[in-house]
Amino acid sequence: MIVRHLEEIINSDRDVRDGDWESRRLILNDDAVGFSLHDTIIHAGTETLLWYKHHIEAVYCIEGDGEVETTGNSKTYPIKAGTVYLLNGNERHWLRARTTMRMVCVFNPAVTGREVHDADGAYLPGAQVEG
Ligand code: 9YT
Repeated sequence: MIVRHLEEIINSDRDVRDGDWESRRLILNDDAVGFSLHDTIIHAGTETLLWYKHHIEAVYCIEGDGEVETTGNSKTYPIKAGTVYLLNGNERHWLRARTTMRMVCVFNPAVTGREVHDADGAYLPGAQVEG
């Protein structure tokens, strides 16, 4: 069994900041369980284009509010504490935080921690084995 606390993650190499968000990676690919688990802060007033071409992501909002909009068909869904959205079709999307949002995110396959977002918002797999 693995037991960790958010306090150990903050300011470690599992605490990744990217301007609009800060992702505290509680479980990663190197834990070898097939998914990763992130406690993510999305800063108030930000609008971020995201595209997980190689991952399914579930996002559960536990604090704050905002909206998510899929590109292409342009559907917008409000988000508040208690809302979950599941990107089960690798949808490219805008994530907008009206207030600071805290999101619990699960990725399948697991994020390695070495992925990067490129200019069109895509999450490139980096050194990830599963692709
Ligand atoms: C909700 C969301 O996807 N935010 C970006 C976080 C980031 N991709 C991460 O690694 O948790």
